[in-house]
Amino acid sequence: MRNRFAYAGFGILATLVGVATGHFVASLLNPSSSPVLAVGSQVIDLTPTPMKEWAIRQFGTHDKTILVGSVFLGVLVFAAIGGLLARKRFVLGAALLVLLVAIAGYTALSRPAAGVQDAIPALATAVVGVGALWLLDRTWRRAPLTGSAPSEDTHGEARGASRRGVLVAAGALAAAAAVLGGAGRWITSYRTRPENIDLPAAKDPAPKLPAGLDEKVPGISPFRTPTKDFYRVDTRLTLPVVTSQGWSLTIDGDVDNEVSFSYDDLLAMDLMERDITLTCVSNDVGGKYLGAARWLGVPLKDLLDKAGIDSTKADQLLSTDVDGMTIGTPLDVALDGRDSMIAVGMNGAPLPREHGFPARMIVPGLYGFVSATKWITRMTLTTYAEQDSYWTKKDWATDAPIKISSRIDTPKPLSTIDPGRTVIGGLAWAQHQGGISKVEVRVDGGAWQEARMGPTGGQDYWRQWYLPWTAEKGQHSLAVRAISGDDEKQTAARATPFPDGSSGIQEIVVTVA
Ligand SMILES: Nc1nc2c(c(=O)[nH]1)N[C@H]1C(S)=C(S)[C@@H](COP(=O)(O)O)O[C@H]1N2
Ligand SMILES: [Mo]
Repeated sequence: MRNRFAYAGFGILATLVGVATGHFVASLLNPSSSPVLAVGSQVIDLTPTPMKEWAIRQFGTHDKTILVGSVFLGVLVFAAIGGLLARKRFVLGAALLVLLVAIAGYTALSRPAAGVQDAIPALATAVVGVGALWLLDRTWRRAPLTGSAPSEDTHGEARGASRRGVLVAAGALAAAAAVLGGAGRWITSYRTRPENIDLPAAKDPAPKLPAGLDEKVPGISPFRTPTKDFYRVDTRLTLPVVTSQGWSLTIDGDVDNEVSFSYDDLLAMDLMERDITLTCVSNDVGGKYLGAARWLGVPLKDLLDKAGIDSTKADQLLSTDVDGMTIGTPLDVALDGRDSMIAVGMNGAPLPREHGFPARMIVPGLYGFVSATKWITRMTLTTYAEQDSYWTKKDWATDAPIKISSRIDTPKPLSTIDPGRTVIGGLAWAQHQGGISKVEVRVDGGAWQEARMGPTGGQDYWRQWYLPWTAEKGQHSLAVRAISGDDEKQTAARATPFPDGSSGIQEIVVTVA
């Protein structure tokens, strides 16, 4: 029995050392080729959309930690089985480990921008994992430990020594796993540390953003989202390793001449600065997947003009990120005069890695999944008939304007507040539809009351609002709806985020006591 436990443990330990080695080797080559991350990314890509939606709803931004954790646990179960097999026949156990690693290697190689070198971490994992299993097996077999304590017979000393041998080997392997895994993490974070870059000033600056209701309405979202609090949504498990000097942006496809821009080329062009609110299509009514920032970038039109698209037959601007992930943007929308840009700056600093360093696309009024390509490296003029992008392959919409919506920030849903004078406050947005002209609040199903509006940051920016309220003891329901500058009223008709964004009205319940 103990024997079995020991071997299950051997399988797990050998796998841990192997995976840590793979992680370490990947940190030197390409962090996303690390076995567990490669499998995790594959799982993300293969997960059916409704399940992904469910996971985002259940786990929020922790969805990836949970995903990697589950992949890891799954691997450990197989590792334990491998260990048990190795107890009977070493080759069988080793074969199972190799099979596991082969799957990881295969997934690493099948990533869009993968090269043969992306198989190296998996190879290292296999060699070290099998080697560790072999070492543990051999140390154990030298003197099988069946008793619970070293017996006092003539072999006692030898058995004691061997037990120590197993413990020493296991301890050394566990330490090696911790060191390699830790080193891998550190190297990856070192290679993705921020670069020191001074961005030029905008030729076409944005007007100063008004103060907003931040001070006046406690609990309301700030008028400009601090970069560190800006929501993040992407398919990645690690940040791409890319330097400003090793990066370029190519425009190809149906153009007069293919052109490429270096990072310095972009900074040398006329930059514009705009306040724009970004929104994720996965945002539920009342959700947190949106943020407002000041973006600095090159107008998209200026870049496309250099490639020449006057006679293009393209209807899609297909952008590709440094790892081959694609996003399709309707070309006519992007070029209809709105402030579409390739951004290099966010809130007065270079784009952070999380938000697309060195450059990303921003198109006001479109959900991020059809416009906001981070780590962009290529824009291809093509047609929807010819080429699918990452999400349209999963049946998400191709053209996805942001739907007018609003959210209550304060009081918090299901919270308990003191009776008396208070304020209901929050945000509303209708990017590129005239912004927000009016917000209405309904208390306990009564009449819609007009809220007081915060200042405007332009039609591509969200707007804060508040309504003073005298809260009486008991349970109350609060609802909000917005009206756009184009005079469109937020609909009460419920829609899920899939395939082109949620709709409906947020209604929350609070207790006054
Ligand atoms: N390369 C890349 N760009 C991407 C994505 C992605 O998965 N990969 N996600 C998109 C989605 S769905 C959204 S909502 C925005 C989010 O941008 P943020 O993370 O900076 O808030 O980025 C978009 N750009
Ligand atoms: Mo998104």
